[in-house]
Amino acid sequence: MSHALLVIDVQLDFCPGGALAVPEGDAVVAPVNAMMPGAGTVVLTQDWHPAGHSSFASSHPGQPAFAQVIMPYGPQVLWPDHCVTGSPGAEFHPGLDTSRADLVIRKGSNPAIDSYSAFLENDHVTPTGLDGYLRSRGVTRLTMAGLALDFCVAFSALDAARLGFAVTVRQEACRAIDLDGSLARMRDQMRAAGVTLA
Ligand code: VGL
Ligand code: ZN
Repeated sequence: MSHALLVIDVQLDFCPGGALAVPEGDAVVAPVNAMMPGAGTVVLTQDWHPAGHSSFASSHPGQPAFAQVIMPYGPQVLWPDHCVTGSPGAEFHPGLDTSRADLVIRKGSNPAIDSYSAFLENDHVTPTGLDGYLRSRGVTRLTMAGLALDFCVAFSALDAARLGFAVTVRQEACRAIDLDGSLARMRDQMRAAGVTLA
């Protein structure tokens, strides 16, 4: 009956000035830090793409950033180059208290498949291993926060709910991209999946 805090992608490229800046992305740092002492287990995720990743618009000649394409595994939004392995933008926000982390899990490293969710890549079948880590520690309840609410937080919350975890998303500790109504759409999907939006 143990509890874990899952902090999604609080990285410089998702903060103001970054390559894929989420409006007010840096505003999540203080509330996320404040949640850490109360959590039994703290897991941080890090979006971590090799240069030339297939989710980058720059890898699709003629396609602009934020266009949607069909990949072998389904629809995929094309993003500006972001969170490239080892680049400054892939680092955590310097204000994030990473010393509290029990586990840091990196995702999106497969050049051919994007991974919004901390649990499964965007093909919805390839696991990251996080499910096994949490289960082996007896975790049944998850609180989530971070960036972006309507992409990586939402996909992680949906997968976690499907995997049987009791999931609460702390919206005051999240910020959204909101691309073509994605925020309202993902909030509806999370509610329908039984995720608590706090
Ligand atoms: C994210 C788009 C691309 C996120 C990651 O962290 O929400 N969004 N890669
Ligand atoms: Zn990404």
